[in-house]
Amino acid sequence: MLPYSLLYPQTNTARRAVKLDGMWKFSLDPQTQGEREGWPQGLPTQERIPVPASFQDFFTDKDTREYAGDFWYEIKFFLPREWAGKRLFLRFGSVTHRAVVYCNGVEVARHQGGFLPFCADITAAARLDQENTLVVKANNELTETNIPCGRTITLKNGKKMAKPYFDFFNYAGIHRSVHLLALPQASIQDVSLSFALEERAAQVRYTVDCAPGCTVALSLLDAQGNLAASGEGAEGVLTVKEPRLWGVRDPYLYRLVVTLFQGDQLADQYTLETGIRTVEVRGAQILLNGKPVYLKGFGKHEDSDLFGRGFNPAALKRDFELMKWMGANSFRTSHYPYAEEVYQMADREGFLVIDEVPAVGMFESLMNFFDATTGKQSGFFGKETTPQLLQAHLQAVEEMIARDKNHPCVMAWSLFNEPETTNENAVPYFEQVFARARELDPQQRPRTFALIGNSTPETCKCVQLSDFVCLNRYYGWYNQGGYEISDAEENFRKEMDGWKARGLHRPFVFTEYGGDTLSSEHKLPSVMWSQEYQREALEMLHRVFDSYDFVQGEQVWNFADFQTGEGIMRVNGNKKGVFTRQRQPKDAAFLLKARWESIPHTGWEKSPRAQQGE
Ligand code: GCB
Repeated sequence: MLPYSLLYPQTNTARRAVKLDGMWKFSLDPQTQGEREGWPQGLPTQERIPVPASFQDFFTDKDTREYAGDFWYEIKFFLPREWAGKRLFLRFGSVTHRAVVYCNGVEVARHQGGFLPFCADITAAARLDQENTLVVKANNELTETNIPCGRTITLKNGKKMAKPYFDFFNYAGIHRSVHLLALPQASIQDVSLSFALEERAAQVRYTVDCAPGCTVALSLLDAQGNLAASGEGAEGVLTVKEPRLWGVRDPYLYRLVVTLFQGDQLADQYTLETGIRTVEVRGAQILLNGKPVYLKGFGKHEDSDLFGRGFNPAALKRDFELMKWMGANSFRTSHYPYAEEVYQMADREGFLVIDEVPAVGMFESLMNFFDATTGKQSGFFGKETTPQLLQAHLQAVEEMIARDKNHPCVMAWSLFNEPETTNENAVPYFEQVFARARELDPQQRPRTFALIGNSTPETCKCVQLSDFVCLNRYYGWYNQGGYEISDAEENFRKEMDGWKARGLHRPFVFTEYGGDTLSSEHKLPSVMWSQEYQREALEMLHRVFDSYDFVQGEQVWNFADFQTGEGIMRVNGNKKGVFTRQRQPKDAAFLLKARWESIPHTGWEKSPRAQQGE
């Protein structure tokens, strides 16, 4: 059970939420002198940077961009005296990867994990009717005991450097909004919903976690604000007659207003946007509201010019417009839970989201995406430090599900990206993570993880835990790229035949496939890295997808080019984007658009012709 509520901030009759975003003081701390020098009271600098954003892409020197260690932020805020008697919190959407929070010099919170929210209770430390000082000490070092996994090395010149076991730049900072919250003494901590559909009605099962001794009233309002159902009590079922369901690319949202009373006094209120829908896996199909859905879309990143991994509402808007233009219906939040505003947008636009916990880099290699193709094995989960890693992983699963469980867009939990699964020691670790997700989710959504290339039908010891199977495959790129692509196709078909023979009888979704492509390169006949080759490789891969009826989705890697560390495998970043980092299309976008527009958002039955691979 989390020590604080993760409900998204809201201002209403009982609550106040004020954003503290803006220009914050900022200082690196390479000598780790902050505490000694009294920085928790305030920073001795005039440097300021924007919040939310990654700190790395503003400055012109490489030492700052590559910095690994502690770094500090400060902002002043004023607390109105009208808030006397309220419980006061600071809520951080995310601080990457760990944070210590000080209010007026007093430590008020510590959090590890860079992609999920946490709160600091400042009721005792804060001063009403005065200016207060908020200081955050953050740290971006990578370890094998936190997720995402990696190492931090020290160069001969004494400077530290991140060595991620993953393929995205180790951006860090206060990446999402910071809110100042004033909540009533008796408040709503959490709301959980689940749905059951009947012939002409829906049952909305709810539980409200709230202060003891209070009474709860609920009203469910339709999109016009008319009352669709109402109820009383902290637990119960609302019956909605003739409900409008939330559908893929056809969303419909209700608003659930939860009101808490102490006697006849209104104590607290919280309004949740929600969609009525069910998700389940039956046989080799993924069903939304009982109808099969074929996933079309992307693996993405939170990544854009200047902001880095910081929440960027302009990129959010553009990305959804592009995904709609493409005929997509889904995406995976590779490789970490995204900002809450992303899920709100997906709810409103009707996109399905595979929500991924930041468990990436669980394959000990600096180039795991490449090494996996060589059959390298690492026995990652058999280390002395594994129990500590598991704790961090379970904590992130808990925070992610607590935060995202009520979003209609969230159709599944992805509990790992490309872990090492060929060693027996992975099994107990996986079982605990999968069990925790099931226990915490009131909707019992499907659970899955993305399989790396060496997790094959013959070698993978964990795939049976997945409710549907997600494959990341790079045939035609890391495996037999270029003129060898015909062999790639043959090997790919062989692997798929192997999966069929393993008899898992469940849906398969490609959560990664594609190849690097420079938007500047054209060549006829094609060569790898040219736009022509990207199209050819996608055509080959799609041909294979269409040959197997248990393939129930394709999410190309990646939506857009994104920043990685420097190295011989990457040309200033990963260029597998269908769009450039500036969100303009490469040629492949038109190919995917034509294909996806020909596949309906729901109800697609793959044709028998395609199933036979003719
Ligand atoms: C993968 C990883 C992803 C990489 C991708 C690539 O398998 O999951 O993080 O970016 O391959 O492009 O190599």
